Amino acid sequence: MNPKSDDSALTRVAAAQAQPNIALIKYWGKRDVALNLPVVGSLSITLDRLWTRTEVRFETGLDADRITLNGREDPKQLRRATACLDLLRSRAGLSTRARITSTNNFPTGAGLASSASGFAALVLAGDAALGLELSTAELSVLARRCSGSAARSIFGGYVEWARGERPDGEDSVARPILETDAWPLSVAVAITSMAEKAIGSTEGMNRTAETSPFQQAWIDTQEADLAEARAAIVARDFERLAVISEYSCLKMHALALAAKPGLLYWNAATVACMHRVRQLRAQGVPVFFTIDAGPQLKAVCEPAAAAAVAAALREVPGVLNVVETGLGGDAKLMDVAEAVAA
Ligand code: 2P0
Repeated sequence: MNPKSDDSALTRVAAAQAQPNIALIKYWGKRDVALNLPVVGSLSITLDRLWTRTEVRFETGLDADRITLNGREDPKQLRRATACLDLLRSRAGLSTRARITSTNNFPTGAGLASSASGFAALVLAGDAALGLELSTAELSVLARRCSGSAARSIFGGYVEWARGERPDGEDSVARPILETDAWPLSVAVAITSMAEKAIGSTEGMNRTAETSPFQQAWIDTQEADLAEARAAIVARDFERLAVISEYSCLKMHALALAAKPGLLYWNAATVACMHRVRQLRAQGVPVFFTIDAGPQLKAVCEPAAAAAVAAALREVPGVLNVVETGLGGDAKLMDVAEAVAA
């Protein structure tokens, strides 16, 4: 992973692509806010067709980092992006500022895990631009510090992010547990709103930890859920994975709904989609739902059922669009010109 450099020794540039991931066993809550350490482990699948592509260009002479997201300067994202690049700069012993140019081919900040793919791509591109040559585990640790779920988007397929025990968090890292090809499930994402959510995940988790009476029960029951999901994945047992995944999703939302004031991430179409998915499964269609901190519903299904599931969700009143995707691969470096053209 040598830095892709132009002719100037003063400019270091690289680009990377990462895909969002969807947790089947959810992450919600932090045991250390500063280091971004989770109170629970989590388990996810990485998607294929949705992506973030990011170029990072370190340039001497810049007085601050600059970020362009989807073609527009976006100062709102700057604080977190700078904090993330600072972790890489301190590894490299460098203070040079960077221009970040990033594109998502899906709505940003709307419960579609744009922070997961965004920070995974940023860390990978930054690592390459600076020539750090970090291992994937080290990249996952750094991505986690930038946004928890980004730890998982370093890897494709089925991924588990460990809670870790160490106070410094170095063991709170994601690892792949099964390749996509070993069990290539499909996902239909029902988009029910394009609006950015009012309460972001970071704030939502903090409010939940401070006020939800179910926080300790959530922590106490997570290990069993992870074990059940791992066993279902090893056995490629769809029904078993369906039951534990819907359980973890609903439990996370029950926990957040019981915060003060309650966090209600669903709209009417989200709920209608939940009922539709359960109806389909009762009719024998291998499909289950999961929902993150936003109103989009992700229906996970066997590939043979994907077209029927997507068609059924398109019929649900309030569904704006359904994106069909398979499971994807690892975050990867890409050609700089291709990333910026995206
Ligand atoms: C997850 N979510 O496991 C859970 C389920 C949303 C619901 O991880 O504060 O953006 O940056 O660590 O990673 C979203 O939280 O939060 C998330 P931070 P992040 O996918």
